[in-house]
Amino acid sequence: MQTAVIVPTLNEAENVETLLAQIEATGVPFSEVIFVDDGSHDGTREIVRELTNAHPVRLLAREGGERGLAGAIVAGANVCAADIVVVMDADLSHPPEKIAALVQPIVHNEADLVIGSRYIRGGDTPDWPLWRRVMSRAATLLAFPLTGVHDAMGGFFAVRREALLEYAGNATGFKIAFEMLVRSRRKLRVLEVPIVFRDRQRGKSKMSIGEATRFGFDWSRAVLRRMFQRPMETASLPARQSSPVTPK
Ligand SMILES: Nc1nc2c(ncn2[C@@H]2O[C@H](COP(=O)(O)OP(=O)(O)OP(=O)(O)O)[C@@H](O)[C@H]2O)c(=O)[nH]1
Ligand SMILES: [Mg+2]
Repeated sequence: MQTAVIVPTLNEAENVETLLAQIEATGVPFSEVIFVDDGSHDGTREIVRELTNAHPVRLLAREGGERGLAGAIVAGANVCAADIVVVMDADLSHPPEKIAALVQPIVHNEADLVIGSRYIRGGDTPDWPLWRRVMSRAATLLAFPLTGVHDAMGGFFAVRREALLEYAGNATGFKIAFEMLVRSRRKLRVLEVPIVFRDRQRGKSKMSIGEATRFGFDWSRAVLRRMFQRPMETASLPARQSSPVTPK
């Protein structure tokens, strides 16, 4: 089974080279690392283009109206041929040494989606001030009844490419794992693996009040849809596995 890594970028010039070195240092065999860039103007594209000369790297440069994190990830999944995709941020927040742990359960056909989780035992967000921990915790708690996972808000996960395209092919928001979990209505076998999430050291955050509000809107819509929809269809895949570690 082939694995590709998809990294969405928006002005991450200071981070892309280090990230690639860290991914390569894991020794995990991957077919390519696809950087999906949405109009960066800080030289990100030029650096990635340079990297393509000596590394299995591809630049997918989206133009004009094509914007948004979820759309960028889907675009990356659409251009690659790998069976498994690993999605991770460019800002060095996600620990590449956990890539193997995310991919292995899918290779062994034990899961369809493996999420890097900050909110199970062993996971943490040590750099965050209290207010940010509270906000993030609140969002994940709101998501729990809809998704059944402890960290549906994270952006570091491995997934069967087909499943990503089936359940998140039209996703538009910032939280693609959340959208995939809600839309799949628990048909996916999901595992969570603990990760320690580091705050970005370089470059600017793109998470905004607007995106947070948008999550509130997506959440409300998902709840309403769930309330008025038929009872859950019989799952076509084996029942979801419980998390490999006990939640905090
Ligand atoms: N292609 C693309 N990438 C994006 C877009 N918005 C954000 N990104 C990238 O998505 C990843 C996550 O964005 P961040 O700004 O780190 O968001 P965050 O992790 O919620 O916020 P911080 O914790 O403050 O870093 C980074 O690699 C960004 O460069 C977008 O519209 N298009
Ligand atoms: Mg970040």
